[in-house]
Amino acid sequence: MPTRKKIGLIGAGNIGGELARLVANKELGDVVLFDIASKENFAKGKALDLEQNGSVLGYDASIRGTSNWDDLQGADVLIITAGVPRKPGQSRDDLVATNLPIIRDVASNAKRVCPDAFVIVISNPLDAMVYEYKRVVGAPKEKVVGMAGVLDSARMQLFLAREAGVSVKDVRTTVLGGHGDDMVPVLGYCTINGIPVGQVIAKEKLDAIVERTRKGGGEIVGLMGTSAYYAPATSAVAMAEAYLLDQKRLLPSAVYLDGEYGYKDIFMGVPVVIGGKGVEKIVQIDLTDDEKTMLAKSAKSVQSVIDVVKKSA
Ligand code: A3D
Repeated sequence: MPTRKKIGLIGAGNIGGELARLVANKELGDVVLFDIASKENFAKGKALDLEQNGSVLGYDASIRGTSNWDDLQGADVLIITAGVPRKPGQSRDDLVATNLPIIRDVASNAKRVCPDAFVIVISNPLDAMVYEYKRVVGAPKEKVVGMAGVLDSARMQLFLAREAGVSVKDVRTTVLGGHGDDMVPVLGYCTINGIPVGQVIAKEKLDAIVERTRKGGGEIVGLMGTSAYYAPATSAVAMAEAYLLDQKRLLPSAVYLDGEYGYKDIFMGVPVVIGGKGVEKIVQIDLTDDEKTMLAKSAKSVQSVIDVVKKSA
């Protein structure tokens, strides 16, 4: 007898709500929308609103708000947004002191109730938070990923599509490295239906797009006063869907590196295949010397935050 998948969304804030809407609308499974005790009614209210939304849109997913970890028992997928987002002027790394105890709390509870879940972390600073989640749970590296590369690549796709005057559907991009302003958009692998972008867009325009991509999150924080949430949620749901439907999609994701690209014991964004077993393959692409240098700089930034996390373990 087939059963519906259980998707736990940890954090019922801006991204959490949008995640619930997308997961339900795509009928990926039933949703448990979790938040802390003081926000339990908020989570319950949001869940009820979204469940009623199904009567109009025609989905049957159950959506429940809770602050009780036991309701996450046996969850198939967890998407974690617990924590605080950036305010204007803050870097993602500025969030580490606040979000570290939160990710530890989430990880120790998840370890108890759903240790086998496929986990997608979104909380910032992303690479350090997903590192700490894996460390606390002791989960296999195939089952824990961070969402950043899909979003960063999507931002770059939009900027390139607008500049070239083509549909976003025809633009593919690859952004590697840590989810910070040192991220590495790899222009050699950015194409418009197979045509390298360098043949269509002038170099100075491409340089400006690379810079705008790197600062893409901050641009939105500056405008809204808080982090983006629609595109981050859609990006994480693409990753969850790849796992739940065994789609074997090649998506840039923050994964645990154990020698790949020359890095060890670090989470960083690289192209991976996500399917029913989780991270099924880490794809190693050739990089130019410049790109390798940029990746090393990005890795150094990520490592410095991971070192802060490790010191306080
Ligand atoms: P927000 O709307 O504030 O929601 C976060 C929720 O987490 C709040 O409802 C909190 O009550 C809840 N929370 C706090 N502590 C806990 C806990 N211990 N257990 C469960 N829930 C808890 O923020 P948001 O949804 O806009 O952003 C969430 C996180 O995602 C932030 O850290 C952002 O910086 C991050 N973010 C990452 C990206 C990436 O691309 C990686 C993009 C955008 C935002």
